[in-house]
Amino acid sequence: MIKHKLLDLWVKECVKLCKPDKVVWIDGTESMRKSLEKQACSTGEIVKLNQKKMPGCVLHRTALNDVARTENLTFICTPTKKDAGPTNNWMSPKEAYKKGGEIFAGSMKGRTMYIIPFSMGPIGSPFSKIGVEVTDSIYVVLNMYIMTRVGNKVLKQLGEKGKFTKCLHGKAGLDIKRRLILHIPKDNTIWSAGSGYGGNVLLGKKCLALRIASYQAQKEGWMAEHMLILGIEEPNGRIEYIAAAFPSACGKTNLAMLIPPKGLEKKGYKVWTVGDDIAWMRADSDGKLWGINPEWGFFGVAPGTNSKTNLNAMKTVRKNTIFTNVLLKPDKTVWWEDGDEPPPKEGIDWRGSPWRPGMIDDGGNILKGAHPNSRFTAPAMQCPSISYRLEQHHGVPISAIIFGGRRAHLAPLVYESFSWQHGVYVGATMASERTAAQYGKQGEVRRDPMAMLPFCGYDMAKYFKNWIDMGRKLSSPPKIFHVNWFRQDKKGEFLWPGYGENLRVLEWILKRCNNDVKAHKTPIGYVPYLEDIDRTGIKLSKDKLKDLFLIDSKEWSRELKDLEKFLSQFGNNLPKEIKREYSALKKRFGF
Ligand code: GTP
Ligand code: SPV
Ligand code: MN
Repeated sequence: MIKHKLLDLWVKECVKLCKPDKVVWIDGTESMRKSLEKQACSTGEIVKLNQKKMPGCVLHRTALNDVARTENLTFICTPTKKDAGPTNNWMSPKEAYKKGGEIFAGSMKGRTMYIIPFSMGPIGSPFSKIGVEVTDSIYVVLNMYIMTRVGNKVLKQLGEKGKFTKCLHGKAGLDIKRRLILHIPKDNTIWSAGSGYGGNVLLGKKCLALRIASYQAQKEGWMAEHMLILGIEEPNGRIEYIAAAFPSACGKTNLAMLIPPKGLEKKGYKVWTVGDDIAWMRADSDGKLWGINPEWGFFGVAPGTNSKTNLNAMKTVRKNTIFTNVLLKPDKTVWWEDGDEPPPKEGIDWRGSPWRPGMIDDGGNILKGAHPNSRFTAPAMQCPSISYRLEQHHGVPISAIIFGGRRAHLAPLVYESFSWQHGVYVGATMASERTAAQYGKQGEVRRDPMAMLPFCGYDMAKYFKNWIDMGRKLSSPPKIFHVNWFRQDKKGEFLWPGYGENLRVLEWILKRCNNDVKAHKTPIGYVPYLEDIDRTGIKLSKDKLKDLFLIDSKEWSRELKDLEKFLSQFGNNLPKEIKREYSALKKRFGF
């Protein structure tokens, strides 16, 4: 018996619309999880992996046309188009329910409907939000078990009258022409139809924790951000926390799980992972910005993950992990490009076809064994560097905020903004080259303010205002920085070694936060004196280092022209503070 009348009513509506054969409430128990896993194995929806080598691990392959988020099919359904702002796809709520309703109608005939009560954030924390996802996918249920806190304990917390986000997902025909990811913020509702891929269907993640939550955050005066949170502990036991926003597949998981590099070992730092993708942050009574990671697991990019780049992630995925779209080896273990092992002689690729290294497609391109956006879903608690603060109701105080992206040119390795307001401008004008995490032309530079372009649930100009306002609520706001691990030399090679070595930059950032080091003032912000970046143990010539910090005024002049176009789309809604920062930057350059 469901005591929550509105929940009961809503589930009945979903049943009436989708017409499943059976309805199952997810109770959160291990026995229920196991029996669903067994069922999905028997139908081939998932493949059980080698249980000796990879206990508790399974593999899933999505449909071929369903391997990344489909931003063009993702809509913010506010009453008017203006409310959604110029950067979002918009549909009226009426049309959304009509179009979505047509896809959902009868779509679960012959299937089971699973009801998953879940909590984003620790159950019972005043900062947490509850959602209920209705889905016809066992894959989704198994992922939600890892990514969120699920089951009866959440229902209990919800009580008879608690608020929850209504999240309806249906695979329908997995047809890209009948695929829609719809958000109706006013109704606290998400409808996702026709997909089986992570970000489109694990509705607690991008849909609730970013799009719906950002809308609620603006109304309630907090922030929902596409950010990792990590803690850096010094030998004296002091831990300082940093939040960082990079666009999809630009290094959040890697940075969040950073292992101090050899050269810095003697300094005795320890890095703690609080979250790798999403941060909810608010001003606390101490005048500082505090953040929680609302998730409970990691949905990380597999290719490129190996013991050198991210040992903690490799250790995290040894057991109880769901792999999606990686290569299956004959011994029922998995493989991906730029992982730990050389390619196997043969295997089954992410498409489910026999694969050998060096195979080429009709266009003459090398066929990858794992999809570039193949992923692992793993419990956060299995990460060796997981912070005990993940379960703290208050989260952690944030000392620094970092924005960053993939820029082959232009942006130096690191710079510091002059103020909170300038920092908001730096975030708002971020750009990055497109990756495999979303459909679209790879490598193309696109503006991605605060890495939130695909995830802001309302008018982005108002979102900038929410950032400006937050600064006014904080008596000691975090300092705001910009980093670029991806700057290239003339040959197209990365200038900076990246990964664990990024700690060298974080070290400078924290020193700046504590006023321990001076910096060099440039038109774009404060830049380190070269000798202040500790280079013990890495080979990086002075020339390369100079190139990393080069500020080319011709490039910046082009950037500012390009920006003008981008900013002008917001019209009068663009906060005057952003306009002022734009003019001030131009003036500092003398343009
Ligand atoms: P989402 O889960 O899509 O939000 O991605 P993410 O931001 O967590 O990105 P992730 O850490 O998974 O990194 C994506 C890719 O960037 C991987 O292929 C990494 O190998 C690569 N990468 C991460 N950090 C660095 C770095 O410091 N330098 C370089 N060159 N590459 C990096
Ligand atoms: C991203 O694309 O930013 C991800 C993966 O973190 S997804 O959940 O698919 O959005
Ligand atoms: Mn992400």
